[in-house]
Amino acid sequence: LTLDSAELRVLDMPIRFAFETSFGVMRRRYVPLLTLRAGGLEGHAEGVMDHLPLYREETVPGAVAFLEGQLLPRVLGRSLANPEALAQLLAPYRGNRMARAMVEMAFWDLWAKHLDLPLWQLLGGVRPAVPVGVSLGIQRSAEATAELATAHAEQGYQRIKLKIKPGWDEVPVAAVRAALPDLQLTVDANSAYTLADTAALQALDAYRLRYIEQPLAFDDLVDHAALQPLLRTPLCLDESITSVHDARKALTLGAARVINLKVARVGGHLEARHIHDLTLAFGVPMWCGGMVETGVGRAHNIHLSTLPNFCLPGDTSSASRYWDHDIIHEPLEVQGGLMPVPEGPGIGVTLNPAVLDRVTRHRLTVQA
Ligand code: OSB
Ligand code: MG
Repeated sequence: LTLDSAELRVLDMPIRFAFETSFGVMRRRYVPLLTLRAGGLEGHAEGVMDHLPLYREETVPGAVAFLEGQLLPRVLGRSLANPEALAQLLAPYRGNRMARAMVEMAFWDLWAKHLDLPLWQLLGGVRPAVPVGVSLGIQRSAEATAELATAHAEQGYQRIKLKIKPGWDEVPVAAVRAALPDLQLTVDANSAYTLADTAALQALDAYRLRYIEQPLAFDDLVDHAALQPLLRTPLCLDESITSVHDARKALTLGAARVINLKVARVGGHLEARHIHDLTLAFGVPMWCGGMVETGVGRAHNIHLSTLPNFCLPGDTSSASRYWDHDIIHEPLEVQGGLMPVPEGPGIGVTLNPAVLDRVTRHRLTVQA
């Protein structure tokens, strides 16, 4: 497979509601979308970095410059037998895993199409549909939170995750738990707490949460390991895990008992699979996180979620929650708490050019 050209777009995608987390309010996403071309086939992937470095360090402008100036010229014109060969070309670079993941994931889509196989089959997936939960932003009141959670439970979501921050944690959790006693419930702090807030986190132990996601710093494993023995509720790491090395250290230290895996955060499907195999060896359950992706990123996430150890419901909720008009033709909608895996070769979804052109703000082509 010889890569002939690449097209990189930056899309401006308005979200249907304001999604509030401890680090800010998201109203739109600037989505870098990469297409790799080889021999008449195309592979697609999107970047999940924000415009500003609020979740991790990477940014959209930084990724675009790195892709245009380094990553794409390095891979174009090369004959690449498989994703491992591509990974070798990207391996010398440190960090920048979301940018590297765009190239890696687009190549997987292209390679799977070249082999005429669905991506899940190449990755080693074992299920035709994946269990799905939903991530709910910070609401105006506890009542509004309970109402929203109830509506989503009625839509079949198998787990509800509430965004929390210091001063807005036990109140919404208590309200949702009272309304939905049997719900699989979790919280996500996006690094808003420190060890000084241990008492506030211990107060959450009363509500049978499946896990508390990323309470402490985005780059910290040691404090999470110190916190875990002080809680009954398992800790789940998101931001802190960027590689299989991070995951090994986290599990060895006891910093997490659950892992949220975002393929685009860890550099792509190969690294995701290494982390998957590691968690399986440790007997630690994992699930597939989301970054408010368009259908392209969601399709990658769904294919990856078919691997055996994705045994907890993931954040691959329905596309129609976020988008009036997704950039793909196929509807990615939850049915009875399950997301069907898109069928066909590669990621199994196709771009809708009319929508795509309408939301494209920048577009550049790089030739081999
Ligand atoms: O921490 O899981 C997170 C969205 C943007 C940035 C960080 C996170 C999230 C989510 C996932 O909670 C929401 C989704 O993709 O549906
Ligand atoms: Mg998270």
